[in-house]
Amino acid sequence: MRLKDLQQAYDKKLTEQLLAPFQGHTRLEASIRYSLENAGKHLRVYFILALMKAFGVDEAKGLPAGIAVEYIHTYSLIHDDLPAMDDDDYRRGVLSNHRAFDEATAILAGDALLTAAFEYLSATDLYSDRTKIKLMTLLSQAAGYQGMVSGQSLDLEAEGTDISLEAVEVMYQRKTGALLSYSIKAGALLSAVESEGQKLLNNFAKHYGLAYQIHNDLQEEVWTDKKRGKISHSDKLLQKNTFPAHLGIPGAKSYLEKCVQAAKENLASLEGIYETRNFELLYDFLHYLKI
Ligand code: GRG
Repeated sequence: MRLKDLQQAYDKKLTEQLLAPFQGHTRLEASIRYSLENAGKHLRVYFILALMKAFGVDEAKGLPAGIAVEYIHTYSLIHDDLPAMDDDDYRRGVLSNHRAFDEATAILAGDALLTAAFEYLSATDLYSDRTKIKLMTLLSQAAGYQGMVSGQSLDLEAEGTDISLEAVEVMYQRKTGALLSYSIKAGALLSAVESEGQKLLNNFAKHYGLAYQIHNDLQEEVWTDKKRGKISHSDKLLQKNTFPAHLGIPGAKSYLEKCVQAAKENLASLEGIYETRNFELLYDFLHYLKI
């Protein structure tokens, strides 16, 4: 099975389940639905499902863990677009949440999605209480003051200043990498992968997270607004510390290639341990990183 087949099999069900809790007729729920319906790639969900499938576990059981992280990802994008943060009018080719609604509603939609993630995990009957607690711990660590929120704070602090390449890596590892790492850890937990495999998967996630961010930075530099669904070069306007800003476009491209290569090597080592398993689905995520 390839990634597109997995997406085809789950996209409708996933959207239904993501929207299911928000059926009220309030402005808040309309604003939450707006951001969930104008969906992105659901990458963090499919990482969990793909990993479980590769390990021969029923991937449908990964949905609650995936829905929780998708809620947190959606909240982060709504808040990231706010005037106090990156001040973006468009997201995924449509008006950003605070432009379609208003700033207060967008803040509250983000707050509601952040809490809904944990409510969703706590309510599922697919996991034992022990597994739920482990997933909640992983998710709160990835999303919070040591993870994504910390990365966002470092990013805003660094605007207009010159930080080292190492500091840029730490910032992005938290801002973008942490949630992707949660997905890999959640998938490994739900597939009962043991420690040697977990280590390789965690390294894969680290390299993937970095590669994903560099790819995103490069898109901003070289893709049209239409293709990105945003207004280009806002990173430059905000004097962001991006990889192309530090390394130049050719340097960022070769760094991206290096990270992709390292991620592939982790998968190859995994194949060495689990000889009967097929990790094609995980390789497919790397194909997305073409520029
Ligand atoms: C506001 C606490 C807080 C955090 C915001 C994730 C984030 C932190 C900001 C997004 C900034 C950004 C564009 C980062 C680049 C990588 C990235 C996370 C892109 C968006 O994720 P995708 O590509 O988006 O998975 P879709 O639209 O497919 O869901």
